[in-house]
Amino acid sequence: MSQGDKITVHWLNYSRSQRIIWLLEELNVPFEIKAYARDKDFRAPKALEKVHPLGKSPLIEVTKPDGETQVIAETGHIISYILEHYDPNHILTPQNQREKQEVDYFLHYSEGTLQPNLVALLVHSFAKKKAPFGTRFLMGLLVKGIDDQFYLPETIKNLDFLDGILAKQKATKNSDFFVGTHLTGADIILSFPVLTNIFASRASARTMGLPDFDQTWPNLSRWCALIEKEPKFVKAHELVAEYETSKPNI
Ligand SMILES: N[C@@H](CCC(=O)N[C@@H](CS)C(=O)NCC(=O)O)C(=O)O
Repeated sequence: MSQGDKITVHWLNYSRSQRIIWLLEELNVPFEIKAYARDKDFRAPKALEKVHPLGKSPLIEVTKPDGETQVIAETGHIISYILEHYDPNHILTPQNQREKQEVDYFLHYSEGTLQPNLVALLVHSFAKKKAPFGTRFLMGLLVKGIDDQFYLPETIKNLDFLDGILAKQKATKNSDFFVGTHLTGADIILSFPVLTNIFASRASARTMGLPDFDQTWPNLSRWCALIEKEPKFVKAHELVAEYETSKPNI
């Protein structure tokens, strides 16, 4: 355990950084939140570039007792770092090596494979709204063509894949979670693409062309209902409620 470290979470509203707050809450690790607000175009403010050149969130800044400071980026990497340094009692980290590797897989998979499809669908929905006057119809046709050929079927294939894992977990281990029989980093990283982006954003996910969620992915639907009630998930949302004041215009 890295006793005496000071952790600052550079958090952006309506973003994947919420998972880091939830993770630290689960582990009972003290931290400070430095909140940033998206601009009118839904972009991060320039101030984040002072912390890391890419200016994305989440970032964590870890200051050791001797004053040495490290800035860590990339959600999967941040989660690995936090689990390695601040989960000595295996609250979220499986003891079993095979399950630990499965968690690692999801830490890469979530941002590396699943999320890019959702980002493309989101950016294309902006493109339709922001197209210059008179070109909106054409822009709509263009991005629909790309989405229908690539991003939509890929998203559906990934959701089928995840739903199948949960079905197998239930059938073989009576588990409601992605790895083993307890909440792990896998559930935490998947909460943003699956719950926040899709199941909790039904109206916009539907306009992206996704089929009826609960019928098509009943296991993901059950998992989302469970995750939403996790006490530390709820607490993490309460902690940032004062910064999530206005809905994004997306
Ligand atoms: N792969 C990175 C992605 C980070 C990222 O794109 N974060 C978004 C928030 S959801 C962001 O900062 N967007 C603001 C912008 O690009 O202006 C990670 O997993 O941390």
